[in-house]
Amino acid sequence: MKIATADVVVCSPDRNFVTLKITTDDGLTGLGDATLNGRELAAASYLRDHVVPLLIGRDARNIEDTWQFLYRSAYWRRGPVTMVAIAAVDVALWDIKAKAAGMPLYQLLGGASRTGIRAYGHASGRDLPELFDSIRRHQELGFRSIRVQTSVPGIKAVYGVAAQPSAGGTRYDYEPAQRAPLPAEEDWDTGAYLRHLPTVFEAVRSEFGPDLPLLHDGHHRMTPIQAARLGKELEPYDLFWLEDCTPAENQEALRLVRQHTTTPLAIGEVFNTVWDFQTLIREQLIDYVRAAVTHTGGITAMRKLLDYAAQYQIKSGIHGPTDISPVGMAAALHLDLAIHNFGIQEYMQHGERTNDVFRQSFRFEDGYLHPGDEPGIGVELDTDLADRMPYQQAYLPYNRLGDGTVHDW
Ligand code: GCO
Ligand code: MG
Repeated sequence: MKIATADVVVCSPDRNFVTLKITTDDGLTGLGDATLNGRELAAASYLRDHVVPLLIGRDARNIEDTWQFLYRSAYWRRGPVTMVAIAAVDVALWDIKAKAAGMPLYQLLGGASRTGIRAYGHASGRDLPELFDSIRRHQELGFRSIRVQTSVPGIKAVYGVAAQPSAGGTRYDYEPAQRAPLPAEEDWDTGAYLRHLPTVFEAVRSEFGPDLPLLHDGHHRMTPIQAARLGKELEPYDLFWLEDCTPAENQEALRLVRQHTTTPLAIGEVFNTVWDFQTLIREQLIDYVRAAVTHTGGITAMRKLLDYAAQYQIKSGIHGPTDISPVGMAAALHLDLAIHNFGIQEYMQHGERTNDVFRQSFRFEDGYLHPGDEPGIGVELDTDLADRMPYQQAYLPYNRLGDGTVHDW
């Protein structure tokens, strides 16, 4: 079973996606997601120019060996571009192996450890009535766990808040990253945010009661002492997790946060190897691993990372916004179903055009996702349709403080 061709497909149905399609000499195909939001073409070139020539003629069955070869032979370790490329190859090869075995991938990973995958959706609002509506709409869609993001008085645009909640309320307009020649500038004030957020959670708890699991994403904006204060102030509202409270690259920062609060912490969507999590896991500074299968080297690497986390009772919270393609999402779902230390899965539904390009067997019913039982990962790419939706320049926004200083977005 040798790799005959490997094609990189860049398409933009609702947003840009980079997909690797590997075909073997006996006619099996596998898909992998290499989408790196706002830097898609770097990942496409890394694959096309540097990885694809190395794949042709390799034995498609040797997934671990291919992973180690791509990681170590590059010499330059880690980094998002390298790791999305390795992830795409890895997931495509697992897809092929599972198709060859005639099984859904989760069976090869040890079989199902649960009947469904608990998912959380993204509610948001510019004020409390809008936020409450959004939470109710998500409950109607079936979500039983809800992320809450809110506008802050005095700040014009805040991460995670839909600008047109009336348009369905479940998608926000910078997901996809804005299609524009330059990134949009947003404003930020951590003091105003810290004063406002606990009042919003108090209102949400008194409206929706104590049972609804609530999450929040701080999106890397606080210092350790600010994060410690927020975690402490949110304790009465019993969050499922507080995500990315500090910029993730300073792992030691979490020691300080941890000493001050029992609010559960989730970190890791911008990480790409197990090494980025080493201190966080060994010192038990987090409760949930937020890595993405797409950004963290695929199924092979994520399995090792989550098995390491399991030794410390740390659970999964795999990254699943719309910039993870249906291919990356399906890969995550197979892993979620198989591992023991599953926590929760993020799920932002893709748009219709995306679902036309990527036909999926995974389903969302009554708050639970399931990868489906088709052989492989259960996603097929319509390449003709994809070719009719070419790449469009797009950037994530960035932040400036009131005095013009650039801040984490
Ligand atoms: C999340 C993330 C995303 C990121 C996005 C950037 O928790 O889902 O923070 O919304 O902003 O993945 O590309
Ligand atoms: Mg996040």
